[in-house]
Amino acid sequence: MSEHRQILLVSGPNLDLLGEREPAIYGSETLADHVARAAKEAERHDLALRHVQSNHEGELIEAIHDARGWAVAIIINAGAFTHTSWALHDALAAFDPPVVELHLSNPAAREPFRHTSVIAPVADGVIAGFGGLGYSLAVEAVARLLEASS
Ligand code: CA2
Repeated sequence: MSEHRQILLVSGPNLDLLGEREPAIYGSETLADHVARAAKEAERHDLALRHVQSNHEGELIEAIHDARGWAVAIIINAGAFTHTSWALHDALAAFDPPVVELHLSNPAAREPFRHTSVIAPVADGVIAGFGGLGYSLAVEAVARLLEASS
C-alpha cells in the first residue's frame, strides 16, 4: 500500500461553530463538511489530509511545530487569529513547505480589523471569499505547488 503524502489542515477559533450560527456570512455547512471536501480533493491528487481544530493559540502552534516532521504542506484558516497572532506567523515561518491561507468569507470586504492578515506574509498564497469551495481550491493549490517543486 502506498503511503500518501499528508497535508495538515489547521482550523482556528470558533470554526467549530460553523453551521450553527452566522450562515449568511459563513454558509450552513459544518467544519466536518469542509474537512470532508478537502479530504476528497486530497485523495484525487494522491494526497492525504490531517485536520486539527483548536480555540487555543498555543495548541495551533504546537500542531504547526509537529507538522515540521511529516506534513508536505499546511492549509490554515486561522479564524480571528489571522488578524492578531504574530506567534502563529512565527510558527508558520519556521515551516518550510508550502502554506496556503484560507478563509470562507472575504475579509478584505468586511470590517477594517479583518483587512490585515499577519499570516499572509508567510503564506505562499491566500484563498478567500469562495465559501466551502475554498477548501477544495486550497488543496488543488497545494497539489500544484508540490508538482511545480518536484
Ligand atoms: O472567513 C473566514 O474563514 C474567517 O477566517 C472566519 C473567522 C473570522 O474571524 C475571520 O475574519 C474570517 C471566524 C470564524 C468562525 O466564526 C464563527 C462565529 C460564529 C458562528 C460561526 C462561526
